[in-house]
Amino acid sequence: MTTQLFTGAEMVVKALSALDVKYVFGYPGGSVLDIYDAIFKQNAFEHILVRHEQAATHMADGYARATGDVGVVLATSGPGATNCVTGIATAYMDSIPMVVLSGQVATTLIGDDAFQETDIVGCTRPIVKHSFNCRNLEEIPNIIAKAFYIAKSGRPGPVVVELPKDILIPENTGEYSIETDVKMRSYNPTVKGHTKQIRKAVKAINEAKRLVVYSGGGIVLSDASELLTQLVEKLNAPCTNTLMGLGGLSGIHKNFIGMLGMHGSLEANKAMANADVILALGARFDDRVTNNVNKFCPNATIVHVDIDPTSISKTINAHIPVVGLVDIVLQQLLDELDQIKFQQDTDALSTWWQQIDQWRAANSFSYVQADGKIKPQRVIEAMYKITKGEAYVCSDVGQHQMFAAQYYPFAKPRQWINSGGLGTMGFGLPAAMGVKLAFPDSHVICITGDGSIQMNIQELSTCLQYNLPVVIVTLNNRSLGMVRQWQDMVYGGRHSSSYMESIPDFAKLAEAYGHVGIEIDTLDELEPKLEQAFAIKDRLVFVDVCIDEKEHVYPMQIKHGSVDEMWLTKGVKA
Ligand SMILES: Cc1ncc(C[n+]2csc(CCOP(=O)(O)OP(=O)(O)O)c2C)c(N)n1
Repeated sequence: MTTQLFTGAEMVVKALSALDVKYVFGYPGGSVLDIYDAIFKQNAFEHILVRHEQAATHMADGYARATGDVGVVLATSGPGATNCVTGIATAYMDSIPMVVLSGQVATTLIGDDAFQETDIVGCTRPIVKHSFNCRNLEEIPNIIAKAFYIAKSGRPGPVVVELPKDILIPENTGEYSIETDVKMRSYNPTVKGHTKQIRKAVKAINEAKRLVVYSGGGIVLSDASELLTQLVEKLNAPCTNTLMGLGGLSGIHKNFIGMLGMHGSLEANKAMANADVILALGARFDDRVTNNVNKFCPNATIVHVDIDPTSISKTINAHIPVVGLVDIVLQQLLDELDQIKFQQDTDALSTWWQQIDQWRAANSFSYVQADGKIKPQRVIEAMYKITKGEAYVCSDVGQHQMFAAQYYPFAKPRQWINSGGLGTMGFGLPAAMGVKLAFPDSHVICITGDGSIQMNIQELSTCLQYNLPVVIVTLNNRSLGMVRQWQDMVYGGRHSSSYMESIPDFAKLAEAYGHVGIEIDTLDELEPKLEQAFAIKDRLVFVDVCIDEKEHVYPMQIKHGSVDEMWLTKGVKA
């Protein structure tokens, strides 16, 4: 019997199908043409041809965030690969599982400044979880399997695999074998919390008089939402979610006290500042949460649960560190609470809730819809109503992102998709496309700004090719609103390069791309026209809403202050 031989390109395709990949987001070029030829001959997965490689990375990222599966990108060497850098960094900062397959010049040319040669592994070294230089075609399948395993396990993240041209070409063949059940001696993340630490954590929780659960993106990524809800209900504790953790505990749960941090609710930030025990779950004490680290929650005992030991005590010292997967640790905490027959200190708890309700009564998200101009907050509220809170909401970066986070309560994890860590403008539309591919029957919204949308607007063409009827809503303030807000607040109102002139007519532009364009200029047409937009199920609708350009996002932490020092509105401190 003769052994069947395959080219490296065929091995790439076979490995991806063995790993159950459904979509590959990419763009062809010289070094990967053999892979594209192999893709042409298969039907296990679909290749989505983007218009810019950055968008491919965000699409793969959006797909990964919504499904929990690894997002896959394919790019050619040189400019194709470097165009992926922003998307790789975006995924890295938010711990998103992604595998980027990058072409490379032939091994014989590496180092010669060959045509379209870039050391992509070197370029991306600080922004990947891991990377592989493939040099031998027979190692391709297992390297790809390892890349998937590393991307998804432990603290997830992007992995780059570099594939030189000469190991892909038809002239070179070899035997294919793949081990999809990957085990690596050198990489074994600790998944279970240390029993002693679990006991210490439960003791602190048990003795707490003013406990706050501070839950982050880790809860969403490890599908630990149900266990988090069980714990919060068992303790009847107030729970705040980070920007990345929204939906981890439902935004309409009675124990939810809002998002915390720079544009968080007053009650969330006050509760943190006054807590005696903070239970941080899959959150990383990001500077957009802590404000001045030297003033951060001085009286609290901090229990920090995280899969990544390097995250613990990185910015804020943890008194009780617990390394492990947050879903497993949550189960351990629940079991230990049962074990010690946890009894609520009802007096302390009710005093604590009374205090929180007082902060809540300040209604820090209130806004005034006075004159005829449309307030951005009102647009988000209207969309929440029309979509019954069930849409996937993807956002770009800026004021619109914060308004979406504040005014669309997310009932479920993975419903809110945004670039939190890197804050990448241009993320929203391609991410929404990745989500729509995964969930074609759901409403998928891209909430964006007139600045952000122009960073990847070319993908409107991809949307038409693959029939991706997302609803794009631009909170159009004719400016880089978040920049303008900082210039108003910190730079004496000097609007240096934050107003954009010659913004295109987005509705007409969308029509030129073959989609439906709707413009909303007045408050009375807001709801009817949004309803009309969401009623169109089979075509992409671009809704351009002309909003009050002077609006700021509030509340807002005061620079260099403690976590709860906030502006409630212009000139009014909490
Ligand atoms: C790629 C990139 N460049 C620059 C920035 C800095 N930045 C943050 S928000 C913002 C303004 C965003 O404007 P727009 O998309 O119109 O949204 P708005 O704030 O007006 O809602 C800028 C320039 C960024 N986050 N990403």
